[in-house]
Parts: sequence; C-alpha cells; structure tokens
Amino acid sequence: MDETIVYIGIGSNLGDRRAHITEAIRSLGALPETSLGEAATVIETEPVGPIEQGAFLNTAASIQTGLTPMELLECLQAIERGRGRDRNTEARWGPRTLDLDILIFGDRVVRESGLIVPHKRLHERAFVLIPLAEIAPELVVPGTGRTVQQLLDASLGADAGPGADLRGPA
Ligand code: A4P
Ligand code: MG
Repeated sequence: MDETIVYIGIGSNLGDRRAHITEAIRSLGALPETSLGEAATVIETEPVGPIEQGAFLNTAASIQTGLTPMELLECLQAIERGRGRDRNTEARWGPRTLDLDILIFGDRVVRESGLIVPHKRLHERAFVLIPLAEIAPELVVPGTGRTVQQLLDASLGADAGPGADLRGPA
C-alpha cells in the first residue's frame, strides 16, 4: 500500500468537547487503509475569528494512510457528522462539535475546489501550530519552505504575545 503521513487538525467547542476529540482520534485510526500515528496534547484555546463563542479544545494527530486527499476529506466529514455536526444549520466559523481539517498531506500541494492543502490558515494560527509543533516541529510545510516550529515562532512574534489565544493544557 502506498502510504502517506498526514497531519489532521482537531477542534471542538460544543457539547462534550473532550469526548468528541477522543472519539475523533479513535475514529481516525479505524479508517480504511489508515493507521494512527501520534496525537498531541489537548489544549484549551480562545476562539479565533469574528464570532463570539465558547473556548475550544484543540489538538493535532498524525496518520498514515493509503486514501487520496479527497477520500480522506470525505471520511473526516463523516466522522464530524457522527459527532453530531450539521453544516446545514451552523454558522461559518461558528461553534461546532467537531472540526477535522487536513493540515498537511505528505509533500502534496492540493488546490481543488473544496480542498486546499496545506490548510490555508495553518501558518497564522497558534491553536493549530502549537499542537502540530509538538508532534512534528521539524516538518517542512509544503509550499512555504519553513518548518512548523519556524512558522509557530513567527506567528507568536507577530501576535499580541506568546500564545495569545492559548489557555493551556486542558
Ligand atoms: N476545505 C478546504 N480545505 C480543507 C482542508 N485542508 N481540510 C473545505 C478540511 N476542509 C477543507 O470547512 C469549510 C470547507 O473547507 C469544507 O467543506 C471543505 O470542503 P468547514 O469545516 O465546513 O467550515 P469551517 O471549519 O467553519 O471553515 P474553515 O475554513 O475550515 O474554518 P477554520 O479555519 O477551520 O476555522 N478558534 C480556536 N481557538 N480553535 C479552533 O479550532 N476553528 C475555527 C474554524 C474558528 N476559530 C477557532 C477554531
Ligand atoms: Mg474545518
């Protein structure tokens, strides 16, 4: 099987946040042609974006998969639905039981309608970069020429202070 290492961003700020995240990680390992690698510490973060909402739990995990990027996206959306997420009724960037984003898919750069990898806001978000840097600090983010740790350092430097949106381990 032709396997690729993929990094998934995981977030939740609705319902039993901890259970949604634990179950999401278990479900990732149960996907076809896929095995679970590492999972980062779960951190609590202040909501980023235009909508006022509750704090998030965020983390990141790695998998090895033989799925294509599009197949994986469909699987991730099925896991989200399994945790009660309904895109038809929720606001963009609003509260959600579970959000699974493909952050990095091997060395691939994907620009399809409905799928952009590396994730387009990866480089500017501490709630993504902090967990990712825990499991893959030296990983070079395709298309940027910079490592995850370098992107994290740059985002913290440009921010209001170290981990401005970070509340700490949850
Ligand atoms: N899509 C395109 N590229 C990807 C990708 N690499 N991975 C498309 C996953 N999906 C991707 O996403 C909208 C569409 O993006 C999908 O249908 C898919 O085809 P969505 O999950 O339906 O909606 P969304 O999550 O509201 O939009 P988006 O753009 O993914 O938002 P973000 O960037 O995920 O922001 N604050 C904290 N502290 N922690 C958070 O986790 N998350 C958000 C959501 C806002 N603020 C947050 C957090
Ligand atoms: Mg999303």
